[in-house]
Amino acid sequence: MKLYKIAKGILLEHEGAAYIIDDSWDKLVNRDNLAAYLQAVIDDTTPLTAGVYQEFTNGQVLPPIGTQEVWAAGVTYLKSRDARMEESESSGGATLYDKVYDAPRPELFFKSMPYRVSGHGGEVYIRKDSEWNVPEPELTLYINSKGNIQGYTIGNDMSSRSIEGENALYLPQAKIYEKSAAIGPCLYVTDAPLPADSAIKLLIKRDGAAVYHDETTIARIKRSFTELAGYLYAECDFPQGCYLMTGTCLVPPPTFTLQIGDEVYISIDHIGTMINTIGINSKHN
Ligand code: DO4
Ligand code: MG
Repeated sequence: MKLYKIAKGILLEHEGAAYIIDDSWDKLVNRDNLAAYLQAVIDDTTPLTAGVYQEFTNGQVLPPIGTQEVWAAGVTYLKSRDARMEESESSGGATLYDKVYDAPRPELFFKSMPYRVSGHGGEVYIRKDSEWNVPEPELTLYINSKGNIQGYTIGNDMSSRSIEGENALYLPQAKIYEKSAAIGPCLYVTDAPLPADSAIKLLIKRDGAAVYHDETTIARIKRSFTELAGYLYAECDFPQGCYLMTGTCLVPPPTFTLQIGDEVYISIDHIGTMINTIGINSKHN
């Protein structure tokens, strides 16, 4: 089941039919057994006709988020560990990544307030003071206030490799700025864990042509999703639940940096594809 946030409310899509849900995002998603609740809504609701459906969405979706914070896990895949060890070699920080990959405690960091988050079809920004920038395609969990995973979405943890590589203590500046996070296009709700062989793909286009593409599966993650959620909720309360990006599994080669106008396509099996265009904060233009 897929939940879309649209300008006119919330749209639930399941087996080719669509339903409008009259509720607030926070109230709707923050429950145990969300999948069972949505199934009951379907059983009780008349689906939209195709024309009405088109009229409701107008082809546009908002980020599937209410008032939740967005957090992120790091160095959860070997690919991320290795790329970061390389980029931080001259700063002497390489060993930090090695250690955190193997440590019992994961790297978790605050990523975004909801008002800084972009959605499918929107822009994500690169920083003016950063010369080396990449998208980070990440399976993103929606965890309810009790700490239970209720759904999955696609995340982009935009990152400045030059700023993080200069000094690991600059991580918040490398990671947190306007439109440095995107989630979308929907929240995929299921009562079963996402299959481990689910593919995650990254495609970057420049002037319509592919300049990078690669894919892997979420099975390559070092830690379980419940382990990441457990550490995040250990000493923090999230009254409306929380989104947790689970770390990047794909890193473009060191010669690659994003340019304004690039299009970033991130696809995850069962969820869909999120497309974002690279921009820059207009106050710098
Ligand atoms: O250690 C810095 C951030 C790591 C990260 O964002 C990732 O592995 O996805
Ligand atoms: Mg990341």
